[in-house]
Amino acid sequence: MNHQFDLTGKVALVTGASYGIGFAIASALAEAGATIVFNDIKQELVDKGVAAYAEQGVTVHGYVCDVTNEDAVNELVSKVEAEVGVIDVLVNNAGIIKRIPMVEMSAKDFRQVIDVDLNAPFIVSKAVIPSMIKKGGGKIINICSMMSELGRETVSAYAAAKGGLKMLTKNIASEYGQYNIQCNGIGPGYIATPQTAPLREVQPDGSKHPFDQFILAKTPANRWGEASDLGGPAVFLASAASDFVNGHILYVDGGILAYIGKQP
Ligand code: NAP
Ligand code: GCO
Repeated sequence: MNHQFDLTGKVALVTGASYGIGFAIASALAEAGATIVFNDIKQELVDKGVAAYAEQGVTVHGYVCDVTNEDAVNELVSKVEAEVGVIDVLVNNAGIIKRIPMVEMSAKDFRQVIDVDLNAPFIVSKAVIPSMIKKGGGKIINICSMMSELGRETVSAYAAAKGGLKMLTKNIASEYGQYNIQCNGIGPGYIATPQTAPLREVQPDGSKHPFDQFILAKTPANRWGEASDLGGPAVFLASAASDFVNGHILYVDGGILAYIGKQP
């Protein structure tokens, strides 16, 4: 059974993986045998990421690339194919959030979130699929969200993007499944990373942030997720173990979507 989860000989590109969820997923894919390629917007962050992976004994290939820039993405994919190999596994992880009440949000801010969280997964997937087809197949994993299913105040752009990413996942699965490409999503719950740090800030009186308390009451596991909780699900969706799983969003949320919430 273990061989089904073996990624030896596979090249995996994880976008935005200098730290956070992308770093954890890339580390898990490396542990399963994959050769890791990652990008970030700034060389400084790429260098920090390479050092962080090395501290874990993982040698990676780091590149500077803004995933919203189609020319830069196409150049990245060509470079990776020449220097490392054809990309077998793509994890569209890079993402941003802007927490602003919708009527106060500028169209520019809304567009920027859509650009990174939805347009970029389209751009990067479009860039890697032709070589996957030539190679006989591949895996695409889109990092979705609770907001692929639920809304909440101040995250209209993010929810619209992540809802769209769920449907882009299903459409790539529908269009390219015939070429042995499986496209699935991972929907993390609330994970302790820099992106959610503002929601977990300890209050001046030393108490937990109200949102922190809210999420604990909404999560049967009664804890925030750790980025490492996503590693196993990512290895599953990147490996032969999921060759007949396509168009599925795997929610790794401690049970949030199944639960009405603890009575106050
Ligand atoms: P994070 O800590 O903010 O990390 C996001 C990463 O994406 C950073 O490395 C960032 O690089 C990179 N990035 C942003 N814009 C980019 C661009 N245009 N081109 C290339 N890289 C870019 O976020 P996270 O919590 O690890 O989240 C990672 C993914 O999981 C995101 O898609 C997020 O929406 C999703 N997610 C997070 C949670 C959660 O609770 N944390 C839950 C569900 C889903 P820079 O530092 O250079 O900006
Ligand atoms: C927020 C959080 C969430 C998480 C994640 C939940 O402000 O509600 O940032 O959006 O990032 O997407 O799955």
